[in-house]
Amino acid sequence: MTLFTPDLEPGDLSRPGPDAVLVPGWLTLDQQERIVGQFHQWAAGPVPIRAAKVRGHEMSVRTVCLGWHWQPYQYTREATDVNGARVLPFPDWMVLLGRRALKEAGYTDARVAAYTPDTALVNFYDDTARLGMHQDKDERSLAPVVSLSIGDACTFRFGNTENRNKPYTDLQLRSGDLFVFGGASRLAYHGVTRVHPFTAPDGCGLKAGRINITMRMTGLDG
Ligand code: MD6
Ligand code: FE
Repeated sequence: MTLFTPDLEPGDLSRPGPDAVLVPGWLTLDQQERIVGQFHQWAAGPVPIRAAKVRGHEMSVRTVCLGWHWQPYQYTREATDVNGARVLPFPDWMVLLGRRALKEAGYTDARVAAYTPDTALVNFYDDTARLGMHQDKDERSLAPVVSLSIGDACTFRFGNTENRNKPYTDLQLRSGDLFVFGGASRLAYHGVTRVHPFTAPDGCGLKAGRINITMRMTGLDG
């Protein structure tokens, strides 16, 4: 049976899996709006936002990256699958935001201080976009992934580490929510089964669609 989480108040944590922590309403509307402003700049280039191709098929989600450019199964500094341009640097403010996110999720000070994310995948979903069940395993590091959602809510399917199938839990990720995926959940399968149009709150900076930012440590150097 698919489980649905009850509606949570801002500030209530939920732990859908071991070392997986959902913090509803973590970003203020003001912060969300500022990040959306940044998103429009990132999307313009030097590597424009694009639908990555997975085994020849374009994803319905469009992605722009910071720090390292992700293309299916690898990270590179130049977007060799787009226009060859170098990816934008990873912003310092996002490193600090990532550390604050881990602190909020209950990580120890030592693990917070050791967290230096060096890539962010910034995804844009229109109301028809989906993301199939996958593991995030293109990184060499198993440091946690910090996920931020802005705009329309989505149904996020959080699964198990064995396969794409049940058991899984369907969660709502809403504008401003923080989700931290670490430890025993780091390699859990997960995906976005649908986006819920007209659910973006006034003032978040996005009228329609959903932005998701996932910051990670690649474990790569150079
Ligand atoms: C999304 N997120 O929320 C897609 N991956 O749109 C992911 O694929 C994801 O949210 C790893 C950890 C957290 C995530
Ligand atoms: Fe993922």
